[in-house]
Amino acid sequence: MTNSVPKEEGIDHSLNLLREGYLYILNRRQSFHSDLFETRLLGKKAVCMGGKEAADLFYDNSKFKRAGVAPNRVAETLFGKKGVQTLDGDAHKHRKKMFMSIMSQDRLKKMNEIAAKQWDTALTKWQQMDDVVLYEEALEIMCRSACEWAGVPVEEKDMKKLADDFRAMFESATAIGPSHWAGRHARNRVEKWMGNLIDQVREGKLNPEEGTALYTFSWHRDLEGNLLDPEVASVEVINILRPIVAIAVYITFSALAAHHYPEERKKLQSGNEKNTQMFVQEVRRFYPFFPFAAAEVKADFTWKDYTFEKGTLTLLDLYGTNHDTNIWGNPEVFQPSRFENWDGSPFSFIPQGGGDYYLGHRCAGEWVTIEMMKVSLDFLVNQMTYDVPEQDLSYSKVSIPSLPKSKVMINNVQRVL
Ligand code: HEM
Ligand code: MYR
Repeated sequence: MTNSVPKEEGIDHSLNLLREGYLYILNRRQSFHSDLFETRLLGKKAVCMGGKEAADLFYDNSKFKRAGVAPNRVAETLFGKKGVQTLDGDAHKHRKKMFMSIMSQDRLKKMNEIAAKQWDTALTKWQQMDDVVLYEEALEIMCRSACEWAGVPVEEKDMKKLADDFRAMFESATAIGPSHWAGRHARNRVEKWMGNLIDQVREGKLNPEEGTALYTFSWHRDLEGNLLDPEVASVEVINILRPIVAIAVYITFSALAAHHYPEERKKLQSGNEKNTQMFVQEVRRFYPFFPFAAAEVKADFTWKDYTFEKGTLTLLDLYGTNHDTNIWGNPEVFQPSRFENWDGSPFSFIPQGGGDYYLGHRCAGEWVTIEMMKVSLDFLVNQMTYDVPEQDLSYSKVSIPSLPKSKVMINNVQRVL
């Protein structure tokens, strides 16, 4: 008995996906009572799935591949072309090792120091300001920190524009019309600039410190012993900078959580590191950010009586797995203490993908993300006081990416002495 899984009838459901956003897969898993269903997206057959077992399957490299999967509009904005996200097999493993090589304890510590310094400078500035829009400020703090950490020189006058370009790349992936085009233009501009910097490094005109992304990626050799094309090296350095800037979204949601759940905020003030860790994990589980990951079936295989046919687009529900009632009790309740009992499975808690960092496509920047969220929380709850005036703090579970409407405005900022 094959192909017995629920099928969503109709010619195409891309519009439903856009209309229901983060809830599209979860809604159908619930109504079909199935962790797996077939539908049609982007004009072709697609499979959507979620849950721990589905995540385990999705990260099996013998069953799924990534080459040619990202739609052009996503490649032209969010990911870029020929980067690590598009590679399979040994080429992927080799490129991923390059990414992971800059994530050592030492390098993470360095990033923490850089970000703490940027937060400190920002805090001094905010004391003089009336209203501070936290998301906007966090984008800039993260952009400055990312560039310094990566060894990328940026003139002060260009910093704001650069932060806006990175933001456009991840805000435009699902947008249509002018905002989508803003993302494409941003990517073209930044790729060109970064390509020039890589040329300068190779010509000895620019000497970033060893261990930085700019140094490491400029001198990385592929499996044939060749340096990366400057265009590809450029896409990969941007694959470090852009997502660090995107951590601003999680910083904003962290501030929202600290505001909505004052008793949790109090626990953070005790200085107990475990509480901070659990709070950060719960922010990443609870709030919507990266909706799903996408891959394509490598060759026919059968799972749970369903035949996955070669070439079928397959989406793994990241948001829905983090809100899966089979894994999480009361998933719609914000409760950091749930992480006290979490078994640490690489497939049950997957805000930044699942599986193995080195062998699969799990996010290379998960450790940096967690560190940056901790540094930011320490500033927000221990090193400053502020008011949160009346504003629309609601956020959508439909529009991707999501953010509190007001972007979290604070005022009356004071440094705790
Ligand atoms: C991949 C989420 C931050 C670098 C991914 C994936 C997700 C993700 C869902 C894809 C998993 C898959 O395809 O199976 C996020 C979120 C972030 C974040 C929500 C929060 C801001 C970062 C940071 C960095 C980074 C800070 C770098 C410093 C990467 C890279 C990949 C990736 C290089 C591609 C890995 C591969 O294809 O092997 N991320 N990420 N990300 N992320 Fe992140
Ligand atoms: C990054 O910049 O890589 C980190 C976070 C970006 C989140 C953007 C959310 C939109 C993704 C939708 C496309 C998914 C295609 C597989």
